[in-house]
Amino acid sequence: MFNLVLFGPPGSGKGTQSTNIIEKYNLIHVSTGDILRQEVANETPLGIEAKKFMDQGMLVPDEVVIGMISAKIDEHQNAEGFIFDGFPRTVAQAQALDNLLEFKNIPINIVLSLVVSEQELKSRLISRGESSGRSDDNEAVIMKRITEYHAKTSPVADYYKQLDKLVEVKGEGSVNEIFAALSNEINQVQE
Ligand code: B4P
Repeated sequence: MFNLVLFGPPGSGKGTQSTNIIEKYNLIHVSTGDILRQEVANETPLGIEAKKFMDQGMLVPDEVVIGMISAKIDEHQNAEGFIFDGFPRTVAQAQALDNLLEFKNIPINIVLSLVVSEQELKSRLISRGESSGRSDDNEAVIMKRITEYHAKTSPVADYYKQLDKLVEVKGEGSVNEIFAALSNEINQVQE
């Protein structure tokens, strides 16, 4: 089994690159952003609660997100591996994931961290907002998401660095160039 975490700030291309990675490596895609947006679209109790946070550019509470992940892993008992996209986003989520995976006996093999300048992030998200219809892609909310990232999510990189699992990859350039760099790192760990 091969498990990887794709890490990075909002707009760094986690969703974009996950699409390529799941196809090449036959992994199950676990995107907390996608799951939450689906819950919001279906107007479930979880979605109604999550929307309040997402619309303000804030992270959804840890307990909500951790419960979703556990359910998603359980749905795929025979998976060859998972790619966690946008999760964990807090140190508490990272610890919870470790506990969950230890219990299920499936380790994280690598954490790939996409490095993108703040100016590029803002410009990508503003341009995505012009077509996506996402309620969190306007300038004020984007700034709040970046602030949340620095306060709560960037410590997750240090957490994995201490465990010697973090590999930084330049997240600027063409989608194919970045995919090639990510694949190169995955291949080295799989050898
Ligand atoms: P997400 O959905 O996870 O994050 P995202 O901002 O969409 O980032 P991503 O990095 O996937 O960007 P993308 O590939 O689309 O989170 C949304 C919200 O959900 C959070 O703010 C939070 O409220 C909530 N949430 C999610 N997970 C949570 C958790 N674990 N805990 C608590 N709350 C959680 O790329 C962005 C744009 O750039 C796209 O338009 C893309 O086409 C473009 N792009 C990609 N690569 C490019 C490249 N190389 N060059 C130019 N443009 C590029």
